[in-house]
Amino acid sequence: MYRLSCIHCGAEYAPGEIIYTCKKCGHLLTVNYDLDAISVTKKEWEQRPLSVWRYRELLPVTIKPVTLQEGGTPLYHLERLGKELGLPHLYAKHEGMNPSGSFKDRGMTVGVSMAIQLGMKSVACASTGNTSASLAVYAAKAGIPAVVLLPAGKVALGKVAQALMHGAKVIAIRDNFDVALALVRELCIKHGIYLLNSINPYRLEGQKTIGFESVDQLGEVPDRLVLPVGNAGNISAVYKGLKELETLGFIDRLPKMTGIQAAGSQPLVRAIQGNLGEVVPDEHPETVATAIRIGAPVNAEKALIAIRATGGTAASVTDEEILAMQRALAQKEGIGVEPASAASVAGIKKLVEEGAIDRDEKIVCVVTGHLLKDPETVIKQCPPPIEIDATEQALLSVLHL
Ligand code: AN7
Repeated sequence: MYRLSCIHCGAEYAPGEIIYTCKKCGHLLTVNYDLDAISVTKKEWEQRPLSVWRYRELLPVTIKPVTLQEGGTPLYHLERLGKELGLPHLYAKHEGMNPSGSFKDRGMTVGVSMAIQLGMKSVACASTGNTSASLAVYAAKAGIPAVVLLPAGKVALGKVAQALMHGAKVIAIRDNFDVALALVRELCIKHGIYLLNSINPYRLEGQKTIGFESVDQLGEVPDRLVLPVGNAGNISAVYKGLKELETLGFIDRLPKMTGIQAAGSQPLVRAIQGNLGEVVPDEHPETVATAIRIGAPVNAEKALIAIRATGGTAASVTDEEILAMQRALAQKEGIGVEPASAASVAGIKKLVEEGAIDRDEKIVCVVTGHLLKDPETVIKQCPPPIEIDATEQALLSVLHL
């Protein structure tokens, strides 16, 4: 039992209505459950496999879901990096281990299931890459067509490869993500295509399970949850979910929600640090972390609440800091992530060095996408393979043995 409601004016809408923002005031919508009517126990959840669907009582899907077994991603203790940073309780939740290699799959298993539940015949999104890959995957599984709009020339190779191979109609827009999103929103509303960007409140329901799993895997509520921020959907979703757990009495406190952006694309950070009422968009966002090259985060209003209500913070990291952390995670922890994902851990490094966080905190950094998503940025950072003749002598000479 749930309704859609506006986070600004409180207007309510029936769950079957195809609607992305409030008809009265234009602000964001959220899914409101009748939590008093939810009778599932924590124990029942714990008996199910760790996955998005473990938490189905807190998801809007009532049909058989379109699923590829998403979620249940590993939570790694970063022992070596944590030691270097003086953080004994530093963890990474590796969302790159989802079916399409990013956290978006949690949103899309729910979002595409909702498309089917609502009787929609096709789906679409604008994307910096991962959303398009994930939508293509789940549309393929559901057997419905998908259209994806990408900023031309600014999407990592692996993501384009996935969107193409899984059969989406892939369209490159000669402008940035924010413009592509405005275009696809219009298209969907006018032509009855189901929009699956994070403005869609049902998609975010799936993503909130990152927070649920983090609590279940850690065995307690982390003191801080750190996420890279683009459209700010994920940080908003995780906060919303944990609030629900708190209301249900499953947890007794919330983590400090912490958002990290790239220095060249940091409207949310400016709003938090400047204590602004709303986010002022970046007209020309730029960063090597193309996944979060987003100047006008559509979920900013939700994210500001998440960060402020939990005593969290937002910080930015430079491209150099992002890439250095991508290499450190790969080489010191064996964790391969794409640049945007490394931003969360790079942000914690910066915050701890600034003395902004307590070293005893239990910190979960969400690393959002897999290393192989963006092979070109990897290759640029690493020396090429050493090519030699196939002789023992040549081999020994390059190994300096
Ligand atoms: C790896 O694919 O927006 O703050 O269109 O791919 O919830 O937007 C991707 C975002 C972080 C930011 N890490 O999440 C898209 C898209 C990775 C991402 C984010 C994205 P939000």
